Amino acid sequence: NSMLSWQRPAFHFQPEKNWMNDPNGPLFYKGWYHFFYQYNPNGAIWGDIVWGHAVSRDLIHWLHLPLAMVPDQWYDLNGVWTGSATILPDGQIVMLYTGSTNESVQVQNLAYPADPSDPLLINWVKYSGNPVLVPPPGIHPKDFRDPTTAWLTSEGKWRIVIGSKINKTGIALVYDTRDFKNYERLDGLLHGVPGTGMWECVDFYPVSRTEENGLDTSINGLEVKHVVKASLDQDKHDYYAIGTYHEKNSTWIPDNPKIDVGIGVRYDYGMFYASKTFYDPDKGRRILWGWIGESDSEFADVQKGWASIQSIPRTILLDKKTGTHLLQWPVEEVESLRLSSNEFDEVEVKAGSVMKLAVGSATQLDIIAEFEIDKKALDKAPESNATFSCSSSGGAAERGALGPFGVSVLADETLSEQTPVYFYIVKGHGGSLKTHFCSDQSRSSEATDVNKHIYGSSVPVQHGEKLSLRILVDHSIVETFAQGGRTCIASRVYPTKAIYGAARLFLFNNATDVSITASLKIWQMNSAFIRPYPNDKN
Ligand code: DQQ
Repeated sequence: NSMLSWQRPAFHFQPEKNWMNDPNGPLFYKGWYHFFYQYNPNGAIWGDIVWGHAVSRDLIHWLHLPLAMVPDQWYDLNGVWTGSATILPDGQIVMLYTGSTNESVQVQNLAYPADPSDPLLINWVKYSGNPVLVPPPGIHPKDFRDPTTAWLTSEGKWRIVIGSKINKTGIALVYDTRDFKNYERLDGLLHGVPGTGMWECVDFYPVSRTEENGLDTSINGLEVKHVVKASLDQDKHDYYAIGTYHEKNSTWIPDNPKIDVGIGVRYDYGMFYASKTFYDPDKGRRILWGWIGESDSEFADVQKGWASIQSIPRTILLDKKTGTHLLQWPVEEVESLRLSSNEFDEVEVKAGSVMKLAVGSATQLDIIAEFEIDKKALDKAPESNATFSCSSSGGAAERGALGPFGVSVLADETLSEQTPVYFYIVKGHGGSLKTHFCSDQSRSSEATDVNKHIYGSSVPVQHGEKLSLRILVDHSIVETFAQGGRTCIASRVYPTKAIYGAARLFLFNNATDVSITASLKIWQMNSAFIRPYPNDKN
């Protein structure tokens, strides 16, 4: 089906075929980035989960490797589920993962490379004493999963957390170990938040308050804040919060109880789940991987024979300007795919107008856009006490005084299909401005079996900042970063007409009261090499 094969991305990571979900155990070893992932070798829906494996020199071009781990022991017979890597100071790799046992009990298992001298880490050994952890008293046997990367305590022990829940409170259980084989459960919790349900794929890591580089997981001290992230099973979104880690009593306290884990900010307001960070010692950065699922029907996934992609890996830093947000940005290596570019400098877009951007092909793009609003018109615009939210709004077709304006991607010539990515400003009493950032799927496709939500959130804009967007378009993926990555939206869209050579790009301003000035630079993007393993008979 040629229409469905159009949807396959060209530079986002994915297996050759079948189902993929969570990123697992990312690490850098002997010059190679390793990426493992939840994978169903038998079909395009979730099930029979094993660990897929691929390696890369630059996080963009990949070589698929043989499956790293499959269910072949009683303690993971129902699935080799999500886990994380820890690199010990002597270079040894320790992998901890959740096994769903023959009785579907969630336990934690230890694995390590069979041959540490192999930079590709092709073969993996499961520890003979597995499982190393079973659900503790009071925890349901199906609510105990996804161990984190370990970090060092000042006592010289390794500490991990494991996600769970008690009633409807999502929690992170804490364990200390010296050898990754024997563990001691610590009293209390790293953290818990009522009403947030099961915490999957908990992540915990330091971010620097002063520097523009990432930090290894064990770094602690006054120059550091700590991030807790949980993937909420109940709404399938990744929520993080910034706070302070108290090593002595193994707890973490959010800076602001209103922006706590699961009730505050998200990594991404589109589809982005079960994410995981790792420290890249080669470039001194922390990198975030996230699973971007499908938002078409399961039937369509089975027809096309694959489901899900991974986000472009994102570097992650504390946003020193807001203190409340992280900044996520595509790793710089993605820029090696940039081909020819078009620039549009200070284009005036009047209220209520649409403009085609002649960039040629528009299915693989990297777009950088900046917007300035006519200052006088902004001052004159009426104040309003209306509340706005992207998801309950009428989308890019609904006009307000100060928005929407932005870029429409994957549009056809007549705009019968289009995915607008845009800002919408509301001027409140006293002239305060609140900026919203949305991605509108409502007209993205004429197909009827696809999700047509309007995604988005408010985005903090600091005094003197221009409004800015970065958009990666890759066939059925639109990954957008507003204000340098303070707020992000990844979406999957499935146009039926705006495909191949028929895809176009537009600039629009649907505000009623202001004109905007837009400057854009748009690159055509090359495809990445994502190659099968040479011996693979597939
Ligand atoms: N996916 C894994 C679990 C994890 C969930 C199973 C999150 O370990 O909790 O495939 O998507």
